Amino acid sequence: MYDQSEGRVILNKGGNPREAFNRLVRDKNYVISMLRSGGGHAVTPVTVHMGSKVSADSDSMSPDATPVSWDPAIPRYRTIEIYDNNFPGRRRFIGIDWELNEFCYDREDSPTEVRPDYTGKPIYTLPLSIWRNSRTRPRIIEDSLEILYEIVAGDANVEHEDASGNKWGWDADGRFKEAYPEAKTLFLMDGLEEQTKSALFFPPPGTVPAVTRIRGGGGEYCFHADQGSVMVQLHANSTKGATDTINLETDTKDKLCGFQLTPQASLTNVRACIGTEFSTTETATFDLSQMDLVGKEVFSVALVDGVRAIEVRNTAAQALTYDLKVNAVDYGAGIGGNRYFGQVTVPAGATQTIALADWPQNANLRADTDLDNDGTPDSTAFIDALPSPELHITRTGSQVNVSWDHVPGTTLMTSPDLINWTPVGGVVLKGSQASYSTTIQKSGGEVYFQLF
Ligand SMILES: [Ca+2]
Repeated sequence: MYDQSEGRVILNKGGNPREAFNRLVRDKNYVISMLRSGGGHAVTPVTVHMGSKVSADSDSMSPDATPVSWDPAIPRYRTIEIYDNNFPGRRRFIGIDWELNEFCYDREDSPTEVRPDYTGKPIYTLPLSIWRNSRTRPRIIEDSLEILYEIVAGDANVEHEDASGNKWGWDADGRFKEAYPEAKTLFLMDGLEEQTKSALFFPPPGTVPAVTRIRGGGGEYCFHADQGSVMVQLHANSTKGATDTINLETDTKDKLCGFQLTPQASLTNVRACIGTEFSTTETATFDLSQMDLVGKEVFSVALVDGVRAIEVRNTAAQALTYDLKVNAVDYGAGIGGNRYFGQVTVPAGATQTIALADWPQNANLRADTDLDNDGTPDSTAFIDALPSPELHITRTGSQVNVSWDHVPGTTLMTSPDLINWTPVGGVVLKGSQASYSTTIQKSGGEVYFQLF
């Protein structure tokens, strides 16, 4: 996640126990993160010790042992004394083998355990400030308010290329290359499988990549770009071996305002989101879902400068339809929530502007359609918001039945605790009605539903 050794962000590239130790010698305002295949653990440093208790008959170190004072004759070991909230009231220690530049830590504290749970290179120090300051949006670096970053997650590899042909990412053969001058990257970790799942990519300030290629593995992927108050997102089911091309769009101030997508092969069930703050008290996210995109044709969505509107372009020779949901909040007026507008159609080859026509109520959209792309709209229509659907839930014993008037663009979500929500599969549609049935496995268990 954060610069370990070379002044850049890095997390899955091995780690550097010596660097982590040296950083803690100077400053304890860090959280220590350790990783192993399939998971990680975070602990708080208390102090550092030069040296470690080493058993007499072996040169291995014992991370749980109480360290002795530094013995200059045995300069090989260092120890980080930590607080581990899995072991309240216990002194705990991470051992570092200075020669091998490796660490070890026993998570289980089991006397019978032969090998430590956490060992090798992947130990990191992350500034406490990452946790201490509030977070309201997916933003990683504190001063990144106006810094553009991009990330691709899921079953796809990404490659960014600048106007000079410099590249960062995975090439067509799946080889990782990092030759994009002045770009910064922040790798995210997913186990220790020696393969990067995702990385935040920061192009040089004031620039966007000339092109971003997403090579699909056949499963779902998500592309996300963020700058200041603007966020764009794409969710797609990739075509194995096909390359989807993204070109970010910028406004007159060179700030992110949207993106173009050109899929190599046709894509179904695509979702695009674009969100922004119109002012410090007004935010809106336009959520376009259920789109079928034609291969090699351009779909684009962008914010329109200075007004509460987006522009959608469809270069295909067939109409584009999508289900539109708008999540808008006016904090000053105290009004906010989801509005569903059902299916919207962009004719073949047309550009359409969708404006929030009655802010802050947002019960009404204005759609201006420019059929021939000459910059002058050829038709105007108003789209009313659909009534928000109500859930009807009945429960008999462990059997739960949920039904509602189906509104395009809505997703049934479920939660065991009102905190973690997941989409529900297996919803049955009958005309304008939708229903879902499930059985609660745990006796006395609770389950919650909402439409989103
Ligand atoms: Ca026109």
